[in-house]
Amino acid sequence: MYETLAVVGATGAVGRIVLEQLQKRNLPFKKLKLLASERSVGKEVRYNGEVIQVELLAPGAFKNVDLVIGSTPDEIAAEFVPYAVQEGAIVVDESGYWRMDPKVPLIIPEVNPEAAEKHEGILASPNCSTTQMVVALAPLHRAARVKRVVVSTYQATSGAGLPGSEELNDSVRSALVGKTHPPKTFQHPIGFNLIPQIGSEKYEGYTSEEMKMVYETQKIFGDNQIQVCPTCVRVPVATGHSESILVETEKPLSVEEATNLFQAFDGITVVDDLSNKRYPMPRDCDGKDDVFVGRIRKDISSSSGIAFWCVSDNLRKGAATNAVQIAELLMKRS
Ligand code: 2RA
Repeated sequence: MYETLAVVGATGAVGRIVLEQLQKRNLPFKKLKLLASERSVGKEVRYNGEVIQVELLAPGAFKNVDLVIGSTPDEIAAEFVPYAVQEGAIVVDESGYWRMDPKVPLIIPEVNPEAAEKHEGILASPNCSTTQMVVALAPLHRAARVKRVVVSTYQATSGAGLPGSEELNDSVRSALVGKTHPPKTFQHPIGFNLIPQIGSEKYEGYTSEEMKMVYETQKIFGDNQIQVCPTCVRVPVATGHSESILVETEKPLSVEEATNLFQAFDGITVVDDLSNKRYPMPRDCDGKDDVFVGRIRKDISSSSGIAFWCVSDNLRKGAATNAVQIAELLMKRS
C-alpha cells in the first residue's frame, strides 16, 4: 500500500538520519523521492547503492506519493503538509506546526501506538525534549500514574539544526583565542556558556520550548491533569539532550520498582552505577536510538517522588528515529 515514500528536507541534519534509519530498518517501500527547497534541488544523495536527485518541494510534487516524512521548519510544514495531503499522501511531520492540532495524533510508537489508528492524513512526531522524557515516564505512568514532573533540560546545539552545530564550533574556537563570535542562531555566545532560553517567551515567563514539554506530554498521555514544570537550557554540547527529571506518582514507587520498570520498557537502556561512575552522558549516547536513564534515586524531599537523569540523541529518538518508527507502524498496519 505504501509504495512510494517521500522525504522532505532530506539534506538537513535530521533528514540525513531519516535516510540512514530507513535503510537500517529496511522499510518495505519501492520508490523513494527526495524533496527540498530550491537551494538543495539537483543535489545527489546515495540511498541503498542508488543515486537519487533532490527535487523541488512544490505543489504537484506529491502526486503518486503514498507516505511522506517531513523534516522541515514549522513555516515550511505549515505550507507543504496541506497540499501533500490534498495530493493523496499521508504525512508524518516532525515540525512543531501540527502537533497540537486536535485532529493530528502526536505519536511515540512505544508509548501511544493506538493513537495512530485515527488520523486525517497528518501524524506528528513530538519535540525532542518531550520525546525522551515521555519515553522515560511511560513505564512509571503505566504502573503508578504520573501526577507531577519537574524537569530541567540540557539541550545540545544540534537541536537548532546544522546552523546550531556550526555556531557551537565557531563560538568555542573564538572563545579559545579570546574573541567573541557574534551569535546568529542562539541568543548569546554558546561557547563555554549556558543559555536558559530555548524559543521565545510563551506563557507566564515560560518559553515556547518549555510549554511544548507541558502540552505535548499531556496530549501523548491523554491526561491534562499531569503537571509539568520545565526549565529548558541550551548547553555547549554538540549532540544529545540531557534531562534532570523529578517525577511524583500517585502510587509511590521504590527505586527498585522504578529501575525494573525502566529496564523492562522497549526503547530504554538503564546505565546506573554511581559507585563505578556509570551514568548516561551525551557523548556515549550520540548515534544511538534508545533513551538512556540513570542516577535513579528516591526524592528525599517527598514520599512519592523518584529523581533520575535521562539522555538521548536528539537527532535520533528525538526526531528522525521516532518519525521513521511512526512510518513503520503505519506500514505494518496497512
Ligand atoms: C531544540 N527542541 O533543541 C529544539 C529542536 N526541536 O532547539
